[in-house]
This record gives sequence, C-alpha cells and structure tokens, in this order.
Amino acid sequence: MTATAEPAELERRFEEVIAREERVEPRDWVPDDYRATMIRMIAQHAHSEIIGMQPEGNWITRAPSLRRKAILLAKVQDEAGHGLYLYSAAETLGADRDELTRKLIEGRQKYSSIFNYPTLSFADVGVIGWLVDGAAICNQVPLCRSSYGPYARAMIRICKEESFHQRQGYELLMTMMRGSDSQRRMVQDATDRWWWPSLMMFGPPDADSPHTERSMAWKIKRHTNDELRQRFVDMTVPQADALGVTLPDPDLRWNAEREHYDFGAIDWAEFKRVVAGNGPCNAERVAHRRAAHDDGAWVREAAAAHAARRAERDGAA
Ligand code: FAQ
Repeated sequence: MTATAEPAELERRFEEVIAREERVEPRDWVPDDYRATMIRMIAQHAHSEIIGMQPEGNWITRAPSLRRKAILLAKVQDEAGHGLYLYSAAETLGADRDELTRKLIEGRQKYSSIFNYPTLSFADVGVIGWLVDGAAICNQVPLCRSSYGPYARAMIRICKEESFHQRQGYELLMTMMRGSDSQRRMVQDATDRWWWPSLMMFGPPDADSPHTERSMAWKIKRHTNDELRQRFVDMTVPQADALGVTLPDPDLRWNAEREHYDFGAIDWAEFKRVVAGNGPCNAERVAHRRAAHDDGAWVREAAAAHAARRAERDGAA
C-alpha cells in the first residue's frame, strides 16, 4: 500500500486490509489516528515492562535461595527485553525512542497502574507471577492477532515468556503453601493486596473506555476491557482453589445462568487516583527510572562516540 494514491483511495485500501484480517505493515499508509493510537498503546506497554522491573527487582538481593534468585533475575531481564522490542515496534511507526523515554520520566505518558503498588514480602513475587502475569497473558494473547504487524509479532514472543513467568509464580506460591503457617499467611496477605489492582489492569469499564470502540473497529483490540476482565476472573478462581487461598471478594460466586463468576464492585476511584500519579509508589517508580536514565548517560555518549568514529573510519576506507 504505497502513499502515491489519493487520500480517499488510501483510506479505502487501509480499511480493506483491516476487513480481510491482513496485517498493517510499517511502510503502509495508515490514518493519523491509527498511528497515534498504536504509538500510544505500544509506548504505554513498553513503559509498563520497564517500570514493571522495579517491584520484583526489589527482591533480587533478598531472594531466599540461589535457585529463586536465578529465576527472578531471568524474569526481570525478560521484562527489559520486552520493553526493548516494544520500543522498536513503536519506532517502526515513526516514534522516537528518546522522546518516549523523556515523556515517561517527565510523567507525560502512562504505564500500567499495577506497578505503583509496593512488594512487601517474597510472596509478592509469586503473586505478581500468578496474578499480574496471568492478567497480562489474558490481555495480550488476543493482541497476537492485533492488526499492526510488528506489535502482533512482538506479542507472540512476549506471551510465551509471560506464560513461563506465570508458572514460576504459581510454583513459588505452591511451595510456600506447603510450608509453614506464616508462609501461608504471607501468600494470603499478598493475594489480598494484589487481587483488586490486577482486575484494574484491564482498564476502565467499557462504558468509560474512550478508546475501545475505535480500537475494536481497527482490530487493534480484539476484546473489550470488561470481556477480558471476566475471562481473567473465570480462569483464576479455580487456580485460587487449587492453591488454597481465598480471593478477597465476598461477592465472588458462580453464576450458572451466565456461566461466569460474578464479582464485586471495583474501586474505580482508586484506579483513577493511581493512573493520575497518586498511587502508593508512582513518585518512587518514576524517580528511580529517571535516575537510571541519568546514570546511563555516559553509556549512551560512549556508544554514540564509538558509532561516529566507526562511521568516520568506514568513510575514510
Ligand atoms: N493503567 O480507553 P481505554 C505487564 C488508560 S504489561 C494505566 O480502555 P485502551 C507485563 C489508557 O491508556 C502491562 N492506564 O484505553 C509485566 C487510556 O489513557 P489515555 C501493560 C490505563 O488503550 C508483568 C485511558 O486509561 N499492558 O503487565 C490502564 O483502549 C509482570 C482510557 O483507557 C499493556 O499495555 C491501566 N491499567 O485500553 C511486567 C497491554 N488502563 O492514553 C512486569 C497493551 C487503561 O487515553 C511484571 N495495552 N489506562 O490517556 C492494552 O491492552 C490497552 O492499552 C489497555 C487499555 C487495555 C491497557
């Protein structure tokens, strides 16, 4: 789809690609709003992966065994990798990675609300794997069929790694549940704290989601926020039973008519507070990212100087 045709013709061809379930590729013409939506969503996702390294990274030095430390290190490195190839996917749409990073550290671009909560015990590492990676998989598996090719393809690898992350979290929790009473209490406490924020990861209710309708029409999103949230609850309740923990919701019960679990009201005021920057750890997370960016300035300068020297040498040759 080259950009030499008339605008109406370009628009028609774009709509045809979407209707035929084909992928939109980097050099294809796309409407400005499609490009802006994709950049926003991919950038927010990339930022989430990078900021998402912090809550668990907090436990690397305090992991209870060499095995747990090696697993956690590998998981946190995976999140860094996800961030990097998502920033690359955003670059295929013309976004500038430095600019995206600047927007993040200046608080001008969002990342997932979930990473603004503290990790108070090692059980949080397990619960993040189980619930947070579980919610991420639920949300991202359908995105493997997203209409923007580079994003959809990145999602395939990311989902494979996230499902390993989910299993390691669940296995960690299973081990703790077979341990002492105080270990079981740690798992229950972590579940109590992460359950509701995990449900908020799917975004506002459909009625309050400004982007869902347009993104569904463009096949960027394949399900609405509420559909995916329900899918996550249905998937997680039996896992909680198998683990032996209680999900902190007295209204959670099977609805035979709907063939889904009903669940209680989500505190959307809390969600709005956290997204607006006023959650328990927002300031700390962004300050830490900003400090890491500043500390890394010499690496970027050295890499740029090396590239310039190499270009000069190649030019001379
Ligand atoms: N937190 O109209 P919608 C992970 C914003 S990765 C903060 O529903 P949309 C891996 C939204 O951006 C987790 N902001 O928007 C990991 C929009 O803001 P804007 C990240 C939120 O895009 C695991 C406004 O509210 N995953 O966990 C949130 O159609 C463990 C209106 O919302 C992705 O990014 C929120 N929870 O649907 C790493 C997946 N929800 O721009 C480490 C890709 C909504 O208008 C450890 N993204 N907002 O100012 C998506 O699927 C979608 O973008 C949604 C939001 C579903 C997140």
